[in-house]
Amino acid sequence: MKGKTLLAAAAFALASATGVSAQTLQLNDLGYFEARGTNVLVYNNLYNGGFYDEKFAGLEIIQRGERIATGGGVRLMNTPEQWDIFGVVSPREIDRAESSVAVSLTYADYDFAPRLKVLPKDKGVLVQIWLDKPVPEQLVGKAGMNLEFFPASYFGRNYLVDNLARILPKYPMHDTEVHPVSEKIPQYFGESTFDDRGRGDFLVPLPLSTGHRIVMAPEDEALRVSVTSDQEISIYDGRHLAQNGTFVLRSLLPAGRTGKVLEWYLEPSASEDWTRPANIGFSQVGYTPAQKKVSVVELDKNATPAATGRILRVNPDGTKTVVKEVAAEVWGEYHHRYNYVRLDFSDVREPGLYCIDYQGVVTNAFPIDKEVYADKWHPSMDVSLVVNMDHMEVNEAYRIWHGRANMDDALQAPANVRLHDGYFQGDVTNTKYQPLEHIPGLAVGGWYDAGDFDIQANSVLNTTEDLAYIWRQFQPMRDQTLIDEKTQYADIHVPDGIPDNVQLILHGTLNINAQVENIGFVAQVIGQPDMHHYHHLGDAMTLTDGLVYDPTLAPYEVRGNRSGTPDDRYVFTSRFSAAGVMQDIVSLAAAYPALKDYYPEEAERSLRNAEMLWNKHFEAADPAKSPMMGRWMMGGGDPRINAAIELWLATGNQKYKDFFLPLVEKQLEAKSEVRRSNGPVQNGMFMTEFNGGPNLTAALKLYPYMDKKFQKKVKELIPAYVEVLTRGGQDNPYGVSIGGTGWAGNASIIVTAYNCYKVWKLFPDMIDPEYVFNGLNFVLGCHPGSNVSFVTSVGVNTKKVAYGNNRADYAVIPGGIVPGLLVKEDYFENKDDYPFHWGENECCINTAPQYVQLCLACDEIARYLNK
Ligand SMILES: [Ca+2]
Ligand SMILES: [Ca+2]
Ligand SMILES: [Ca+2]
Repeated sequence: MKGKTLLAAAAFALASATGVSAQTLQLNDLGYFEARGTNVLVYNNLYNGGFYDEKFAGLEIIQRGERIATGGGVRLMNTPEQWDIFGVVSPREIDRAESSVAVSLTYADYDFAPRLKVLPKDKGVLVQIWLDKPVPEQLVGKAGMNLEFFPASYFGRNYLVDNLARILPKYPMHDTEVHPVSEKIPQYFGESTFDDRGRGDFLVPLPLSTGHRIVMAPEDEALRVSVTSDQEISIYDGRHLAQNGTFVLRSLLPAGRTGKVLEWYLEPSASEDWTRPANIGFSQVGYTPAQKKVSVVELDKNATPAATGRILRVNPDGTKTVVKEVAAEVWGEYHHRYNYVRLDFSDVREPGLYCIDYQGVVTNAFPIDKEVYADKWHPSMDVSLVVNMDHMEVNEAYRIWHGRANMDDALQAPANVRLHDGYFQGDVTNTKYQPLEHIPGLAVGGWYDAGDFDIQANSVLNTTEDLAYIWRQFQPMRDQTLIDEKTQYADIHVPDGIPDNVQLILHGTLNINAQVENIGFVAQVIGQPDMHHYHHLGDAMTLTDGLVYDPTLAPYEVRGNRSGTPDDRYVFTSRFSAAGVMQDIVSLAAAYPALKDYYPEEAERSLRNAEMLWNKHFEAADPAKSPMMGRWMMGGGDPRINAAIELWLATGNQKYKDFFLPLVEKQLEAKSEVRRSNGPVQNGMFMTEFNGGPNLTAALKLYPYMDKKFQKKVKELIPAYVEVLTRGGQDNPYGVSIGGTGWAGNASIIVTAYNCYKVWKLFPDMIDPEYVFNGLNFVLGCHPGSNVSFVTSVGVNTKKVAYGNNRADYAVIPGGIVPGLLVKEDYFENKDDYPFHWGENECCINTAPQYVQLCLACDEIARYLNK
């Protein structure tokens, strides 16, 4: 032993002396293996919980700046799905002396805790599995070392298995088997993603190839990864089971052995001279002449920043003219991985087409023009908010996006059922309905909340509310959509004489009123009854048979308008709270002024229901008596304040003002209090407003209607409020608060920028309107990772894929806003070839009106500045 240690020490000394290590990959300060152009991470990223396997945990490979492999570890199936179980990960053990990282992965139900250890060797790493006890009998032939590769990264590439050459398929085209379900390792909560029509089967993908050495994309230096082992390695295609599946390399653990039972030599592709090209961030919609224009450039840490960049104007004949040489302002390192410089070209104001040229990279062209913000909200209002309408047939020119869906809505959820989006029905229903009883009247209005097909309370309420605020603030008269609620038909790009903003508000109140009248309140969710329906991809109309479920009929039997197939959605009603009902009131009352000229009956109905709910639940909604939910959980205030304000604005009734005024005045007197939401909140809603400063949400809304004394008090608080709104951007070169480890932060950035507009609108001398532009610029391309626009179909270089309900087609629904950049370890990611990361790419419907508001605000400011 001693001799070996000495030898190793001598080798280390030699390596140090010559500056060359025996191994290519070095264990760095963040505890992952690093070489130029490649990184191997070992559980630096963990399963978040909540949504199970998000394909962002385990042994992972980042190569040439892109995360190409994930999910490395001991798994129990060939191609794990989202809901398949994974081992509980121990804290990482980092041994600096031998440069190793190890974790144990415990499957407590099987008394199985394999240990995964990774250490550098030659140009790669050894991946070892160690066992104290042999693989349990139940898991023999199931437990294996897996490593997953993102298919879209490898489209158009090949692989070698031993000496055989194969194409990595663009589309799953290999073979599967069905096995009896008794052999299946149960998923979390016993879920089943597979509709076996009662046959008792489950699906097992078979290997594409098997050998002792598999090389992924040997022809492409950026993607090449080689795995070699004494044991057999197979490659599988998980997309046979699930569209978000991956290519999986897998070796089964041998039976009856302990100690080191498996070893892979994994060799990624390093490159001594690789430098990531500069990522030049800028707004992909361009700039209005009078605004600030600051490009933020993200640079490889091995790159020496150039002293200057150039702004090029593109001439009609295609030639480019240098209009400005810009000194690069070095900002420095942010978040460990990259360095940043800023290029300020604000004084380029001449309308025209421009590019930015820095460090050998020339960007795509973009306009400088007075009108850049005028139409950038159209796809959200015209398409995203229309295509996501539930209970409608949605047409666009020759295409039907989906038929009239969920016309069988909905059944009272039975007790103690959980839904796959974080919802649970407890043992109290809070309604007059029996479990599985059809609740009438619900097949109207509402939106799919995001990439699935449920109606969530937060989504339908907040979307309606924000659409109402758009009308209050901007009254956009745009009419480019035919929306016929009688025949439940919408036609995109077809004017029908009524402003679309108003019709969208109507689409929200129709659903909210139906829920209030038939259930008593807006249910937390109207969602699919089982996993097979929940993961539906395709036309929403094919999700259910449209016929009301009748338990006296056999499955698939149809009689009249009833069917024995239990596909109707469930109404989850157990999390009722009087405090939550206050949000129902806000949305209905806020909608009233917008609806009253166009749809007077629906306007009256909305106000009637809002006042009914107030009278019925006011007492119980006292925060001292009612559990806090939804927005108020984040804001921490009395949920009745906003309800009373909206009722007062809608009715002028003094009793509402008498209620809210002392409470709002008390908010203005309150000492600032730090309230911070750290985790992802449902659908990317983050608490951003009262982060240790005054809460002026209510006060700013009321400001125009209040007396001088009230206005003076609010004005005094504005500097502290502005400080809170702008503080989050001070730690990075982009000037916005970049958040999001589980769900990315675009929604929060949009809301914060719009709050800056609200201040500017009332106190134009007290805030720099550039803060409003800055949030939008970030979302539209001036951000880390890439410079793609995070709003689908908006901007020159815009998202190619998103997690809408057409994600299986690697497509987008135009006008959706993706969550954006996940921040993991030292890495920012928003994949633009793999649409299936919800935290990066799922377009939540309630972000659409927030984005529309911000665009309209920017357009207003642009017109003011350009005057
Ligand atoms: Ca959902
Ligand atoms: Ca219209
Ligand atoms: Ca049905």
